[in-house]
Amino acid sequence: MNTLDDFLKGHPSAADLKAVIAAVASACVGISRVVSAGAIAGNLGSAGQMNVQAEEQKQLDVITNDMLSDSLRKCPPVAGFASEELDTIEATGRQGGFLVTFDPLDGSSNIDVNVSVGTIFSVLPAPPDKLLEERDFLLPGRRQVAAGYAIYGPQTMLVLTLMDGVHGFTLSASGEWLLTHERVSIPKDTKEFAINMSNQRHWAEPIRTYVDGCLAGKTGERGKDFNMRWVASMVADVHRIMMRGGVFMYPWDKREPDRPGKLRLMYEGNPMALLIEQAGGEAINGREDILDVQPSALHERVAVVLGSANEVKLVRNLSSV
Ligand code: AHM
Ligand code: MG
Repeated sequence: MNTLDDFLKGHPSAADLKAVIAAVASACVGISRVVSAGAIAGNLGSAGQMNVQAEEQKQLDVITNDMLSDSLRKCPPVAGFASEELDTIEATGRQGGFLVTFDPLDGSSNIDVNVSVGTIFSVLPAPPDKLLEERDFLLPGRRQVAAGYAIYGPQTMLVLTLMDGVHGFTLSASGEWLLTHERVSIPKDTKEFAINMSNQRHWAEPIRTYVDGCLAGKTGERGKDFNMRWVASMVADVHRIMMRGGVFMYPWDKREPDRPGKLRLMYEGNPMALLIEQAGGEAINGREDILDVQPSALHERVAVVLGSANEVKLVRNLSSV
C-alpha cells in the first residue's frame, strides 16, 4: 500500500502545497493519539472557558488547536492560519504561500461519550508581498487549493483532495498514513438522510417538504423508504456519505433567524463542500453552491445541504420555488 509520503511525492501539485498537507497530516497523527488516550491522559471535560462563538471549549478543543497551530507555524509555506477556536487569524510573518483554516476537533460535544470526532481543514492561496490581514482569508470556497478532514473513529482516517478527486488514508499501528481509498465516488442516488430531526418545527418550508417526502416512504411520492442517521459530528456524518452516499443537512432555522445556519463557512462548509464536489456530489446553502458564497467574516455561518447529487438537486429545486 502506498503511504501518504509516496502519494505526495508522485503528485503534480507544488512542493509547497504538499508540505502544508504533510504538516496537517502529521498534526492529525498526534491529535489521534491524544483523542484516543481520553480519560487516561486526563484530557476529557471542559476547559472552563468560551471560544469567540460563545461556545464552551473542551480541554481537547484547546489541546488540539495548539497542536495544529504549532505544526503550521513550523511549516515554511504557511503565511497564516485561522481556527474555530481562535478569535482572529494568526500570521506567521512569512509572505506568499498558503493560508489554512481549520476546526481542530469538530463534533467535540461527542468527545466525552467516546463517539467519533474529527479535524477539518481548508487551504487557500495567501496574498503575495503584503502584511496579512483577516480580510485576506475571506475568499470563496472555489479558491481553495486543497481541503480535507481526519476522522478519529474505529479507524483514524485522513480524507483529502488536492483538486484531483478525493483520496482516503488509514492510520496504521506504526503511525503511517496508508492509501486505502483511492478516488472516492459518492453515488448520485441514496435512501439515507442526516438531519437533527428535533429541530423540525423550526425549519423553513423547503426542508420540511423534502424531509416529509423522505419520511413518507414507499407509498409516498418518492416511492422509496429512507433511513435516517445523525451522529452530531459533521465529520462522521460526511464520512458516511463519502463511503456510501446520503444527504446531510444543517439548514437555517427560525430559532435564530439572523443566522444562516449553525455550521461555519470557512472551516466546515467550504472544505466539506469541496470534498463532496470532488467526489461527484453537490453542496449548497439552499439555492447557491456553498463554494460560491463570498465570505464576509472569518467565523460566518452557512446553511448546509450536501451529498448525493440527485437528492441535493431536489432540495435546490424546492428552495427556488
Ligand atoms: P462544533 O464545531 O462546535 O463541534 O459544532 C459543529 C457540530 C457538527 O459537527 C455537527 O454536525 C453539529 O454540530 C451537530 O449539531 P446539533 O448538536 O445541533 O445536532
Ligand atoms: Mg466544528
